[in-house]
Amino acid sequence: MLTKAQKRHFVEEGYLKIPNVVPKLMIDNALRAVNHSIGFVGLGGEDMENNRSAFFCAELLTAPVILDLYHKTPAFELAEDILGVGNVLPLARAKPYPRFPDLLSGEDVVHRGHLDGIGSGTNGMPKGYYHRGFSLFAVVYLADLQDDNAGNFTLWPKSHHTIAEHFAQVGHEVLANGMPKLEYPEGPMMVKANAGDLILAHSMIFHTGGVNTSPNVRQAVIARFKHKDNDAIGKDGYTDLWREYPGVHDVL
Ligand SMILES: O=C(O)CCC(=O)C(=O)O
Ligand SMILES: [Fe+2]
Repeated sequence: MLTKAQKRHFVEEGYLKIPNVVPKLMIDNALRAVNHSIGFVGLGGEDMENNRSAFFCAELLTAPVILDLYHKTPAFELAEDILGVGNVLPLARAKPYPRFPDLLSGEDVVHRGHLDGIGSGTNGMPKGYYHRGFSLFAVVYLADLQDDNAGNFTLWPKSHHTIAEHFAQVGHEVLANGMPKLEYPEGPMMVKANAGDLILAHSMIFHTGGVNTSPNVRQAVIARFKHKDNDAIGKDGYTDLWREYPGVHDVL
């Protein structure tokens, strides 16, 4: 169970890290499957028609060894703590997302964030299209990640407030032109966590996959929990920041 202080952190900052949610044995099984896939299966999942390029671990998106990280650990109940008991749809997929080292030097590092579900024409979604298709990021690292610029899941704390307020003023329809450039209360934060920790984040948080100038592959799985009413609430969720999150209503 999340404490009130944890819920308050989620509301104010837009994310929450919960230590030791996934046992070591399950982490190791998932990492073994991921490394096996990189070594013996290779790139897949290419979708020429929708301009989506190939990626690693495509065949693991629905594998039990990956989905169990969320369904057979306290991760699911922690999501219910925020979205409400009985409101969280089982995951249809979760994405193992290895990020390989870039050969950049430190000063070249610039973080460019985004919201998910905004079409660019080259990301599998057409230009002008935008869709709010989930409620909660759930990131699990499969290897300890305690450095900066190591491919960290990277987010702009408190940006969910700024974004919702902006859409309330100008209308979410501006997203048809792409993500507007906004000033956020804080700069990007590269999330540091250990293997087995769970990072939950609001779907309206400005975020990116960080640059990796470390010697190591960033090993993470990224899932997106969806409230059962997400489709019905639809684009209202761009301005109604807490409708899908009854678990935190007592700390708003
Ligand atoms: O790889 C990451 O850490 C984040 C990638 C991302 O933006 C996403 O999965 O939505
Ligand atoms: Fe994203």
